[in-house]
Amino acid sequence: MGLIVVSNREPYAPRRNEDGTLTWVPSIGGLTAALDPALQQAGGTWIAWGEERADIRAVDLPQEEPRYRLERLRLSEAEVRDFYHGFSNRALWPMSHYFIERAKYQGSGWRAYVNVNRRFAEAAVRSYREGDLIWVHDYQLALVPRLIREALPEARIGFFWHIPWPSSEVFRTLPWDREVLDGILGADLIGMHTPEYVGHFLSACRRALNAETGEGEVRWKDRVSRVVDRPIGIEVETFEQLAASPEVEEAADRLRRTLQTQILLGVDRLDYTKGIPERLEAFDTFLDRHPEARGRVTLVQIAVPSRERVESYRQLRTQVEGLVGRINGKHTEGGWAPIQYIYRGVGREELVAHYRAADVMLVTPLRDGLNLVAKEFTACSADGVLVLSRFAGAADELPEAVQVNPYSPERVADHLLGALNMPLEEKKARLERLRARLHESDLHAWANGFVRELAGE
Ligand code: ADQ
Repeated sequence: MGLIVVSNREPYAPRRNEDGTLTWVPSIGGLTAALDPALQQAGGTWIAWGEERADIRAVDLPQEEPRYRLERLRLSEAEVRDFYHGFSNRALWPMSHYFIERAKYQGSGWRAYVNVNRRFAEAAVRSYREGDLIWVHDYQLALVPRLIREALPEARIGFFWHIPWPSSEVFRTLPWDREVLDGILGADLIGMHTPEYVGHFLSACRRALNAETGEGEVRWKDRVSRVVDRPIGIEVETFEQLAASPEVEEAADRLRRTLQTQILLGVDRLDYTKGIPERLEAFDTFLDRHPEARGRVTLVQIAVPSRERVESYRQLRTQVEGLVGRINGKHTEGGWAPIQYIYRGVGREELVAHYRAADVMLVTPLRDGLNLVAKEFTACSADGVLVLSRFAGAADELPEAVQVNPYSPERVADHLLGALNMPLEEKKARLERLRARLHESDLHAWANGFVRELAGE
């Protein structure tokens, strides 16, 4: 029995070496870390969009000791525009995060979405051997389970939705709400991060499809799909070990020595769902209210460039840069600037050194499916405080974090003061309890557990 994984992003990307040969390097992100080991173990196929070097249609991975095959779909310029930047990132993404005023529901995007989903499904069907398990990922590919089901009525198909599932009142703004639900319900097992998302999904099935639902299940087209909350984990031990390594300790010390202040940290893709402008406003409010903190605390905000072809992301970048400039202009004094803004992805070691050096980690999305940064910080920190938005899916699992409402800069500013002044013992006690939870279900347990459930074990 093999495993077929279907996702938009590929697990490894080609890099050209100086001598002209190619090296396949693992992509950053939870999905590769979770599913690459599972696929290496089970053997099988990963189907994904071959973004770079689309002429290479398939490759056996990992390069040194191949265990599975990566099938790479070539998307045309128009497909990338309409399927990916269009329907996925301008319609489903904002709608699912409750930003309906940003959602653009265009027929051209929808048609491209249907076509590209069909191509992913056809590739999965071609790779399928009897007994294989198929696991489809995320909002870009919601129609794939149904399209596979039509060709392979007996296949075991799983689906994981990595972003929030919004209230059915919001979901029903989507003109293709029935089609998306029907697409997902082609799967036997449907996973989401929280019980709330599962509840919203079931309610959407009842309202839009008039489907019969029970506790964690939907009956539709003579089949029953199970819908479960299975929040994704991180590689806890890998992060813990890296955080304790001498290189990271040294890098963290360097950071502390350079800044010479307490450190607040933000690490996000530059996305409007992550609440970065609101966080900056909160810090501004904090400095206004507590002038004595000037020169004593620095906010380091690391933002990874993201979806720069979408207009609203370019606007966000301008907005954030403007705010950083305004706040720094207002409060800078005597060689100290309140905000250090880093606009790029950083390597894992540097990232962990930042987690390690931070006194307070600010994870304040306006809405987030789960948020891995919150978990990564928890695994790495020795005595820091996690400030976490109540609108991140991870808030359910991390009750000992200082939970905040990111829509209120004033409240966040109050909590910031509390976090900065929290006694050491309390900080350690909270971290210890949080970390124990991380160990209960790490990334590998998440992936293996889902695959086992799908197999009916
Ligand atoms: P994302 O929206 O990408 O994921 P998140 O869960 O925070 O959000 O994962 C981001 C990853 O990128 C983390 O592993 C983080 O370490 C890394 N990263 C972020 N900024 C970085 C930087 N500047 N440099 C280097 N690395 C950086 C989507 C959903 C989430 C859900 C995940 C997994 O939106 O809600 O948690 O999928 O299901």
